[in-house]
Formats: sequence, structure tokens, C-alpha cells
Amino acid sequence: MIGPVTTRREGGAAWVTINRPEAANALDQPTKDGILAALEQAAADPSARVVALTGTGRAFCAGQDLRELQGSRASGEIDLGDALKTFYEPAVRLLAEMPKPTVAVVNGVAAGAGASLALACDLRVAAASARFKLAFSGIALIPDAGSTWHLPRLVGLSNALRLALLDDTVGAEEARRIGLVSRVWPDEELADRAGELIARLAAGPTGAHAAAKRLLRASLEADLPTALAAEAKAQAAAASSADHAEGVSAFVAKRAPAFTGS
Ligand code: T3D
Repeated sequence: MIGPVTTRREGGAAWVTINRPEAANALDQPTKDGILAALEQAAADPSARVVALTGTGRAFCAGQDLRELQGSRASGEIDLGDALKTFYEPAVRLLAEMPKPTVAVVNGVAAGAGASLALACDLRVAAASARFKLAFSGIALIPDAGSTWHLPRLVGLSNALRLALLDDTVGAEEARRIGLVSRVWPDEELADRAGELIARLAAGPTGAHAAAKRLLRASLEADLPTALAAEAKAQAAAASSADHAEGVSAFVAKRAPAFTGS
């Protein structure tokens, strides 16, 4: 437990759970500190081969705690740029850049920077009742915490502009249709089905997953020759890994591979 944030291990998976259901898991300072510490720990722990982020109760995360924000405004202690640099930027970069898969298990509404944290993950899976709402324009802010970067890459510029300017609420099924989430399950099945998917990732070839994540993300900023050169370098490293040898042996022996992540 790190403040209102619970961490637990399930096999090779590190689960980070935001635990402020009474405030729709909104991000006050202790919650932000807890998330950052939990992500830093999980990123640095080689035995954590996948990281899952979720929320307790009816919400995934409603973004910045607006009551706290109002208090800061009232006392004149407000520098949103600083708040972005000290929590949102490092949290988003950890989710997007740590060398292992990150999965947002979106159990309910994801709004504001809560949506941004989900967007920063490599995969999003959702309960049927989950919904996404940028919410920033409702309080005259711009989409932040990486939303302006991730959203158009995930759903295209047209949908990104629609979500930012009209502040449409996107239900789980529409989210799946436009590429915002990969899987939607009935609410009562989310925990089990997401657990299975995350266990599958945790038993995967972590080194190859990490390189695939890095190269796919980098490809969005690269030309083809650069991407091909990066693939060649990464594949040479992957081909010398124990997991590659295991994968080939398992195929030939007609058995399931037992990847160790090495
Ligand atoms: O400091 C910085 O760095 C600035 C960065 C900003 C990044 C941001 O995230 S800005 C966007 C902030 N978030 C929002 O504007 C979303 C506000 N919330 C909502 O629009 C709605 O609550 C939801 C769509 C998320 C959920 O609606 P609903 O009807 O399912 O639930 P609810 O009844 O509105 O909320 C449940 C409780 O959570 C309620 O508490 P109460 O009244 O029963 O005691 C509500 O006030 C509380 N809650 C919801 N969102 C927040 C919140 N409390 C504080 N901050 C919130 N963001």
C-alpha cells in the first residue's frame, strides 16, 4: 500500500490499484505520489514482467482531484505546469516507456488525466460499463498528461479532435470500435478475463515484448530505413536470447514454451 494506492503481485504481474472510490479515484497529491512510487518500483523490478493499472469501485480514475485543485487555487499555490512536470510527465513516460507491457484495466469511467494514464498504457481492456471522457474542456483546460500525443495516434486526428472539442463520452463498445480499447468484457467477467490476459503477457518473452514496444512506439517518429535498421539491431539481440532458443525448441518439440523473460 502506498497511500491510497494498492500494489500487489500475481505471478509475474504487478498490479497497481487506485483506491479512492469515494472520489471516483481522482488524483489528489497522495494518490499521485502513490502511483508514481508504484510505477517506479514495478518498472525497476525485473521479476515484474507486466504492469496493470486499475481502479477500485465504479471508476477507473476521474483525473485531477478538482476539490484539491480548487483549494490550491484559493490559496494561490497553483502551478499546473509544475504539477504536470512532477507527476503526470514521469507517470506517463513510465507507462509508455518501461521495458515491459503496461495494461490499463478500465473498470469504470476514465476521465481527464485518468483517461490520459489509460492512453499511455500499451493496451487497454475494459468493462462493458466503462466509459472515456476527456473532460478537460469542461474546465477550460487543454487535454494533458500525454493525451494530445497518444489520442491521435490511437484513434486518428478526427476522433481525437471530436473527443477534445465536443467532450463526447465514449462507451466501451465505441472505444473498442475506434481502437481505444482492445477487449471489452461484461463487468462481472473483467477481473478474471483481464487476469488471464495479463498472466499470458507475464508468461511471454519479456525481452522481445520490450523491444517490440520500443520499436513500434519509435516507428511513429521514424522513416522506413531507420525502422528497418532498428529492427535488425533488436532482432540480433532477440535471436541471442534464452527465450528465443526456448521458443524454437518448444515449437520443434510440439510443446508450450516456458519463457523466463531472459
Ligand atoms: O493539477 C494539474 O496538474 C491539472 C491537471 C489536470 C488534469 C485533469 O485531469 S483535468 C480533468 C479533471 N477531471 C474532470 O473534470 C472530471 C470530473 N468528473 C466528472 O466529470 C464526473 O464525475 C465523471 C464523468 C468522472 C463521473 O461521473 P459520475 O456521474 O459517474 O460520478 P459522479 O457522481 O460525478 O462522481 C462520483 C464522486 O466522485 C462524486 O463525489 P460526491 O459528490 O458523491 O461526494 C464526485 O464529486 C467525485 N469526483 C468525480 N470526479 C472528481 C471527483 N472528485 C474530485 N475530483 C474529480 N475529478
